[in-house]
Amino acid sequence: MFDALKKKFSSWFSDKKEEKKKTSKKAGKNEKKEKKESKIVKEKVKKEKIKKTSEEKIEESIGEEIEESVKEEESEEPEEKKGFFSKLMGKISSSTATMNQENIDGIFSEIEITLLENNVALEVVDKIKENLIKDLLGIEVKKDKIEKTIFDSLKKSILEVLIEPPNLIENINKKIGPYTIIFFGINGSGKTTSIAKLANLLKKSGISCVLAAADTFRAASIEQLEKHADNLGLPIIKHTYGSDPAAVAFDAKKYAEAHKIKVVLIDTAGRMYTKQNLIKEMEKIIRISKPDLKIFVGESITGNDAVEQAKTFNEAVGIDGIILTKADVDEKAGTILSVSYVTQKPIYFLGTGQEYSDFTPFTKDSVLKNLGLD
Ligand SMILES: Nc1nc2c(ncn2[C@@H]2O[C@H](COP(=O)(O)OP(=O)(O)O)[C@@H](O)[C@H]2O)c(=O)[nH]1
Ligand SMILES: [Mg+2]
Repeated sequence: MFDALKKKFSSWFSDKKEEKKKTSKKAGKNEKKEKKESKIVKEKVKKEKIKKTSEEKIEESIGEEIEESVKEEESEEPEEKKGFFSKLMGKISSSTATMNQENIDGIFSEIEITLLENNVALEVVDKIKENLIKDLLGIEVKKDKIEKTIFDSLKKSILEVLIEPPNLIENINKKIGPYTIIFFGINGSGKTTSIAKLANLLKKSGISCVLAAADTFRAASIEQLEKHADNLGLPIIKHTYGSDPAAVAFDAKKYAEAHKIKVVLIDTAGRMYTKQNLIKEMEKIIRISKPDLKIFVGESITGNDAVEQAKTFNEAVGIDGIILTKADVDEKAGTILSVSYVTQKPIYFLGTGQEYSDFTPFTKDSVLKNLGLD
């Protein structure tokens, strides 16, 4: 999911990343390179044969051409790199420059478009710009250090925007009595699947769980959770369709207390955050089940929609954390930055597929790494 942004970043900060790129790209591109080399050799031989008579000269020139072509392969998107920095560099003639608003605006217009194209919310983009201005305005930068200064500023901004989640396992273990987690979000966002994934992860850490089928509204939702409970060998508390979800949550908690089960995972019906009666129902489940953690589940692919949902759910019931699902089919990483920043709540996990194990604990470092900014 980080590919698009990463590609862009690495094309901007080409000098800094050149070493890495050379090694990582070499393996995959060997075949392509060989083909290109042989093509160039053939063409060159043909041309040079007409032009030059000395065989030695031909070889020398072919060698140079191959080297040039290899370099071209290794520096990713050379046109883009030029487009981004040439504007700025062109204006700076001396080796040291004092960064002014015009320079920064020039740099930022490209950054801004890229971030917006990749689902980064406007308020996050503004925050990154504010940081860049703080870091750059009025300072003297050596021409060859401009890239590094921007790189560091961007990295710092991203670290500031993201929130490191607390250690969930530690918090669960610290709690005396059952630790209750409730999941909410709109229909199809991946609540039930994420519950199963988390239950699987907890089970692997030796932590027992009970599932609460408090989605008593959507057809087949109870059976769906039951299937996961079966697969994972976990107890499930269910009532009939149409019954009060708060009662299911309450029973599951009682069951956990009676059977010394450590974690209660409460599934809820998907609800549009705009429907007041459904929000009221959710408030009731929260009041009755007194969760330790209220998790908003959103789809990373929906970008700004997920951000708006997170914001509104947070205002309505106060969320403690986020799970972003379908990161495996999201080509833009911006939702990660946006939901964290607008809610000021940490992302705990990323859903990265349909298997139980496709569930990646979130860390700030891994995001930087995935963006090539580490
Ligand atoms: N590719 C992918 N699909 C997912 C992920 N999480 C959930 N899904 C799929 O999204 C659909 C809806 O998920 P579900 O858990 O039923 O959503 P709910 O309505 O919020 O409970 C199902 O087909 C899931 O298999 C994920 O991380 N990646
Ligand atoms: Mg569901």
